[in-house]
Amino acid sequence: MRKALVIGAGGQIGTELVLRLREKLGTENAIAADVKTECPPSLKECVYVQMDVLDREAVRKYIIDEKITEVYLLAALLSATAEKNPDFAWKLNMEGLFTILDLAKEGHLQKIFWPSSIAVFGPTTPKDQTPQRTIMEPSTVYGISKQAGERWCEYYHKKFGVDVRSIRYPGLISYTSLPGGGTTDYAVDIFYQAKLGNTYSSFLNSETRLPMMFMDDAIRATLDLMEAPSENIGIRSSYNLNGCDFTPAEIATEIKKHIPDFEINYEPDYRQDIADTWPNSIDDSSAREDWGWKERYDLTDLVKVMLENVDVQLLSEK
Ligand code: AKB
Repeated sequence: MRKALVIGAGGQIGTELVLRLREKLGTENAIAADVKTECPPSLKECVYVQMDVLDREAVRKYIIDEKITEVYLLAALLSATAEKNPDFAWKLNMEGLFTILDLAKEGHLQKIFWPSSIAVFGPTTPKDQTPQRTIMEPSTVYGISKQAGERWCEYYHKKFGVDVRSIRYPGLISYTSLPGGGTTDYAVDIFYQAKLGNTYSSFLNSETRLPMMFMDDAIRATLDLMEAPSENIGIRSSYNLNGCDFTPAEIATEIKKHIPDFEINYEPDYRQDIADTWPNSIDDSSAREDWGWKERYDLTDLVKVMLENVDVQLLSEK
């Protein structure tokens, strides 16, 4: 029997992942954990536990006592926040991973999902259709932590047989909860300002092309990867995954098709330097071959769904 624990459940991915796992496994077997004392409103129907991933003993005790079989370890600082707080970002992004990898090594967990990111790539990486295996010299704290994490995941798999699976997420676009601290967050923020009738001031310049994905695709990919037979998982570092790619100018043009008065201007800040080191687009043929990945949403689809569903009320909960 599967019993899943999502650590960092209050975040952008966690919120939707817990709800999907709950549908699959039942309420008692899809547990949401987050450092927040209060359960986030979107998870109020779920089993919720307050958990600090840096409290190794408490995490170990909970997982062993509750007989958790799989962990989705989502607690992390993203690229922009990590640059402002490098020591804490390194600590948070690495220590939790070791706690979970060690539990699996000791036989307490059957499977782990750990997210990596396009941030593992850097300024020397080929930018277009970035291959699965290529030059990886990340220049951000977040990217360095994700690259190191990937190496450790592969090591624990090879050395100790740990069944760890991972995706290099592109920028994720969703409407159920707000992203926080990422370089790709502009592509979510823009919808709220469009709905409010405001001009959007983009912190990336008009031509910055980045890989992106609608959250439904990302969640489906995560669940498919976790359910794929182990022998199909040829990559134990992390899989490249492509959804679509676009620039701030292109998403603004697409929004204008629905809201003709919408305006955007460009005021690049420190996040531009981060974005400049990341790929324009991703080659995800390994994910397609190994476990049948295929995206469903392109830019046109995701703009339509976002404009239909974005609720500006969420901004007041931030
Ligand atoms: C970020 O912008 O930091 C994240 C990511 C691409 O991993 N969305």
